[in-house]
Amino acid sequence: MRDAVTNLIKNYDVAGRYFDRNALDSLKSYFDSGTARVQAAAAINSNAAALVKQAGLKLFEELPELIRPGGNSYTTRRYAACLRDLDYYLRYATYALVAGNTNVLDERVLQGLRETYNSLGVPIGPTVRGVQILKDLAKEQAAAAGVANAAFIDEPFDHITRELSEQDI
Ligand SMILES: CCC1=C(C)/C(=C/C2=NC(=C\c3[nH]c(/C=C4\NC(=O)[C@H](C)[C@H]4CC)c(C)c3CCC(=O)O)/C(CCC(=O)O)=C2C)NC1=O
Repeated sequence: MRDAVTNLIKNYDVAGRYFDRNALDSLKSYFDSGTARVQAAAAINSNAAALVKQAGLKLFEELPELIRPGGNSYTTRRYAACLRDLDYYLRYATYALVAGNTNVLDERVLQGLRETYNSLGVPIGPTVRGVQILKDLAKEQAAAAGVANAAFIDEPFDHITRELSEQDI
């Protein structure tokens, strides 16, 4: 598992090189955004349960067929599994947010996920939509907590949706 710093060290060590200007710029930008990243994660953490619940309600309001007979979130067991998945995405997104790197998502969340979803008939498109809704809610939460430039919050969520949508993961 890597963060912004260990990832950079790994890449430069492989090449046997000292950090150059690019590396130093990217380190500087990581450290400059550090406090904001931690603040955003804290704002999300303290409201995680409500964010997941809200995201689920919004998703099922947009796509009510998911919770009707034949839908993948029909039955309380599967409804709960869907919300649990959203909770995983939110929690791991906050780790990636603080790490400044999406490697934790690749290693702990996305590996083999498409195959699992395909074998269980969990629909990818609606899952992607659920992650987008979570992202919007998380950004609102961070903004309400005073995290001014919350653009970096997009990164982990966009990574999840991009990887889920890929044909070959
Ligand atoms: C931490 C990393 C991690 C992830 C990401 C994860 C996902 C994950 N989601 C699963 C199931 C599931 N996932 C969903 C999710 C949904 N269905 C929908 O209609 C919605 C679109 C969507 C919610 C947004 C559902 C309903 C199931 C149960 C499917 C079934 O058993 O039939 C399963 C199968 C095993 C189980 O039910 O627990 C896994 C492994 N598990 C992990 O350990």
